[in-house]
Amino acid sequence: MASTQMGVVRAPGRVNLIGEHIDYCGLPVFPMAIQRSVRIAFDARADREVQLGNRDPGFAASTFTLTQQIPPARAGDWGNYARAAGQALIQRFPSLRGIDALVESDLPIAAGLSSSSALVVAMALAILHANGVTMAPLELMDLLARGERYVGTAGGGMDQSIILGAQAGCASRIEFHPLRLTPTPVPAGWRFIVAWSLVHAEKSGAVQQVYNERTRSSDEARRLLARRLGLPESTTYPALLEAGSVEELLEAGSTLAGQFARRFRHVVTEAMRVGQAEAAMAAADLAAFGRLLDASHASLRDDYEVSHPELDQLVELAREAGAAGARLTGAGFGGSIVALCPAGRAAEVLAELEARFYAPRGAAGAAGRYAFSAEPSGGAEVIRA
Ligand code: NG1
Repeated sequence: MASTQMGVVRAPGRVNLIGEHIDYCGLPVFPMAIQRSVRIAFDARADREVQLGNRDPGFAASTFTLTQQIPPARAGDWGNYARAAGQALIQRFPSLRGIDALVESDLPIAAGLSSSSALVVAMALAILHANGVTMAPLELMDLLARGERYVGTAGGGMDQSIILGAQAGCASRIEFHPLRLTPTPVPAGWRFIVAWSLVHAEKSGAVQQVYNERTRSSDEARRLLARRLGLPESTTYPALLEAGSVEELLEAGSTLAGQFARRFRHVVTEAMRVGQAEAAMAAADLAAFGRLLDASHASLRDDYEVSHPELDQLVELAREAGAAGARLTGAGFGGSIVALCPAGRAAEVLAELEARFYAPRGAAGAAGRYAFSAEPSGGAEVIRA
């Protein structure tokens, strides 16, 4: 298995267009990969060490060995995402050799654009390539989705799947169990603006607990609802959605105790919006897609309670600047928004966000750095061998 391969791998970030906080419920989501990425230059080693450096001096070098149980670095250490990739792969290929790796990235961190999963995917591809090992993409997506839980987040499988499986120019519906990606071309006249709220949503830090709490409460809502309908408590969300009409489910859901009723309503209505948004994109119906973004944001803010005042304000400003719709994207609690506008308005929306959001917060010049037009990009690849 050993080889002496070196190369450069690139793994893009992603923006989730719609279908938020439902991947871990096993329900379809609709993200696209973006042009910003994590890149790793790697060189195969003869031993089992992984030596990790970062072009950004804010991230200290990190070293670990590819053993059966890789001990984590302290909580919050960026090197744990590399360890997560190593740990996942070593269980599948026990005798992998290590690499020397140098990481660089132009993806904003803790901004809801999946810089963490991009690092996991890039590391995994670097290790596999250096060892001359290949894996079927769907199998790798699934392995890394489970593998990233090494860092303590009970995440779903959206990020690793789109980062590996995206097609340039397209958004993709991702279905789970079984995993499947279906691309839809993004209409040429549409622009998705991504704008960071300036609030870090550090999923390896404080946000981890609230995120994991949402995964638990949505699952508890599912269990309670199944029981109420006389179905087995193991009935999954996809099975629930097949068992009754949305109206029936929402009515039954409204009888659950307060918080569970709201969580359940978000999951069910968001699942509906995913299908509608995919159809709106296929029909190039920008106004309809925009309305679905708005409805998704309201649901995430009021029912799922994962928004933040700065996100709400950004969403409002983007709409006032002429976006057809906007919503928080990613896990929330900070991070970024995504707004949809016609191509001809993108510059104006960015200029308005600069003047009305970033400049008053002392972050002038942000458009470009923190706010940009996201280009639907291709998935992770080895770009130079
Ligand atoms: P981000 O935006 O990367 O924190 C997280 C989860 C996703 C998904 C979204 C919410 C991970 C790696 N990512 O994304 O699976 O649940 O939140 O829709 O846990």
